[in-house]
Amino acid sequence: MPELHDSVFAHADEKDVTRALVREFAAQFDELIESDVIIAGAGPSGLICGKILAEQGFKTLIVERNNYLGGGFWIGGYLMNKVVLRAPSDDILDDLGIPYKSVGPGLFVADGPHACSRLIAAACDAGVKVLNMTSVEDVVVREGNRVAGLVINWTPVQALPRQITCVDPVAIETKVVIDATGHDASVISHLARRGIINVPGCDPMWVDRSEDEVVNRTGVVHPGLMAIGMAVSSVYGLPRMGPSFGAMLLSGIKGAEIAADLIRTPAATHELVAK
Ligand code: 48F
Repeated sequence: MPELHDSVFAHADEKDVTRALVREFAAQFDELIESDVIIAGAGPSGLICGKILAEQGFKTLIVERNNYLGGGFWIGGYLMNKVVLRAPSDDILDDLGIPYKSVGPGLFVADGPHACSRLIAAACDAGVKVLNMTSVEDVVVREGNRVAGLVINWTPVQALPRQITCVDPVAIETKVVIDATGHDASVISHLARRGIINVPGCDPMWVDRSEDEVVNRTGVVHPGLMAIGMAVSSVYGLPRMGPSFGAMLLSGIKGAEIAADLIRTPAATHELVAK
């Protein structure tokens, strides 16, 4: 052990620390102004979707309004940090190295913090880039209202009083936008408030039906725009599912497969819009 008066750390001045921060962030942000896919929301569906796309070599950005990633995956429900999943989701837990317990036929429970941190690490390891503390404010469109990017701003800007924040957002462009913002369907709602798409919101709870339907309806909702996770439920008026997470993971995986096809053959986006 070094003596207390010894200098343990490499020497750096304050300016060196600041410069490292600014240069690295600016260089990464510059790279992300144009990407293959932007996923709005870093909940379970967005994280697993991003992981798979990044593993396939697509330039993948997740925009998350909170400082932390994970969305509802930290807490299973009612402030209890156990996550419940139904088969076949145990295969995904195995792939991610998440420990879990079998509590009934086809019913599994994992620790929220362990499951969530493993999923975040898997997404980052795969090469997903993240803009956190960043909120989606609107969408960018091209001909036929095809979604071509997102309008974003620092999350704290929204919390400041109007009279002291005349801070315009910035826009980033991409080949495919995926709404993984959960019940709010925050991205799709920007088209809904203009009457371009209808978002009825979730129906009453029915877990057995909801999980299957969310996965089945996962896909393109509008040219250039997909829905995964609970956003699917809100867009199609599917039943709420409550604290069961298998469909979030399966929807994210299915969403990644569809997005990969769209990035490779962009014209397909018009034909794939779910009816
Ligand atoms: O809600 P969330 O976990 O979405 P999910 O992947 O999973 C839903 C489950 O957690 C649970 C459930 C089913 O078991 O009912 O609710 O569909 O994560 C959504 C993420 O999107 C972020 C939000 O902070 C959260 O981390 N988000 C929401 N609106 C915005 C946003 C926005 N406007 N800009 C950026 N991020």
